[in-house]
Amino acid sequence: MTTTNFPDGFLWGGATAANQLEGGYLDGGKGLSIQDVMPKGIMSPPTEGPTDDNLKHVGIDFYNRYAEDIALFAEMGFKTFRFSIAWSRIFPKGDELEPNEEGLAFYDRVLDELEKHGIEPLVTISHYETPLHLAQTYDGWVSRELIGFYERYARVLFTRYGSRVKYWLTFNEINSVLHAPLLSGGILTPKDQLSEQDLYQAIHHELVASALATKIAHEIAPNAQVGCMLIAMPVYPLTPSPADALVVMDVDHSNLMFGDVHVRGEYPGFALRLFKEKGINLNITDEDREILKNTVDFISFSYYMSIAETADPAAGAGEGNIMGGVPNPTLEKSEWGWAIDPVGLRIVMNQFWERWQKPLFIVENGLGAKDQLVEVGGVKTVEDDYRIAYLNDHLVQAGEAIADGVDLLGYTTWGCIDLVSASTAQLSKRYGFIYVDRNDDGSGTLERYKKKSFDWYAEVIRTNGGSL
Ligand code: BGP
Repeated sequence: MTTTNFPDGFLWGGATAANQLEGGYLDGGKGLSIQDVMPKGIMSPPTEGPTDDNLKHVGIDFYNRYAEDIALFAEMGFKTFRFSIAWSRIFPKGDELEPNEEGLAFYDRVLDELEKHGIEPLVTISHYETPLHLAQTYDGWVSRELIGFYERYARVLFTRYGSRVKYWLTFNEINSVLHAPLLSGGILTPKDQLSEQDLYQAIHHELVASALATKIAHEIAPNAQVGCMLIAMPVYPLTPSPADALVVMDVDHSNLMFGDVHVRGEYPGFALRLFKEKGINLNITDEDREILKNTVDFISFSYYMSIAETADPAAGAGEGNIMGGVPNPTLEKSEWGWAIDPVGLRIVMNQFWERWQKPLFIVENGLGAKDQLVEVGGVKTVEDDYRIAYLNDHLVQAGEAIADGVDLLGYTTWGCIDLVSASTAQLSKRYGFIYVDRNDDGSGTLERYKKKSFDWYAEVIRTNGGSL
């Protein structure tokens, strides 16, 4: 008899994003998205147009292999599967009046497969995949017009899939826009040329669009549960000095603002102070204020690492992630410099729960690693004990947070099947329980192989966390 902190009906599963696994980047009438001009990942400037070296153009060919992949997820016992709908499959340019039926039909087929296996869909409406035309013509969310285009897109999704999809996320990692404006903001103006006025106006437009989508979802599909999606990253002071603690408070505020608006329906005082001090004059209409009152049903977030911060300018460089921070000498790091901190997950879950009192959903967590395909007893596999250890330690801490009283709806590991990395745009940074034979140079058979973690996760799900 095993004990478990995880409640009955807990939604175990995995998470993906269209641009990182589908491929078929021009199939079925799809238009280009910003990812189609980001062959080198999120740290490099976009190219003029699509280039041959963009691994996302084929991805892992989920566009053609979704049935086989979903069957593998079902074999692990997934209760839920998070995927994004590629905006440019539905509205190839983003500002058309009518949706592309072929794109809609593709997601019907994906939903058919999930239904067949009793897997609950968890859909991200916009996951770093703004149609390129909207980025080029409007500079993305800097333009208020994006609210209307997103509204039209979201309305089409709720109308078409509302009876089949209960859980929706409006924008992937919406607070990432602060650090990488192109990602969730679809803003092509380089960060160092983007004024804070334009950046915060774009953020405001996204927040209004998110609230508007929440409103429309509830009208069209009364059972819909809509969540925002944040990068969760506990921030520790490098030293016990008040000066460091104050920097931590400011960094925390800059991220928590996104959750505050989504939960409370208005900007918190510290944000208003920030705007004033920076001379930012946001155009917020009365209608915007009304719309923002449509608050979310739950808070979802990604969790990979914590960061440390200090007021000391001599403290050294960040840790290889878009959120910055300084190296934390107490923590081990992944091969990509991301600090490994399972306890931080418990801390951030408590922080979010105490602050917002809304159910939480961990929709991304995992370890990116360079896996080796080996043969064991004539079967090809990956002995990924490091991944099992990472996930196990984090899930134990999620269980601790539940014991602390946190309401947690579910947990989806990032990249449950290997896919193209967002930051590096390569395949060698792998997260999956399923190995995909595709390499950074584009070679490979695209065959799927179960890693050791595949059986481990199946057992975690079967025992509802009792085997951890
Ligand atoms: C998050 C994104 C995902 C995903 C993940 C892992 O920020 O929402 O799209 O890629 O990070 O990051 P990476 O692929 O860079 O290792």
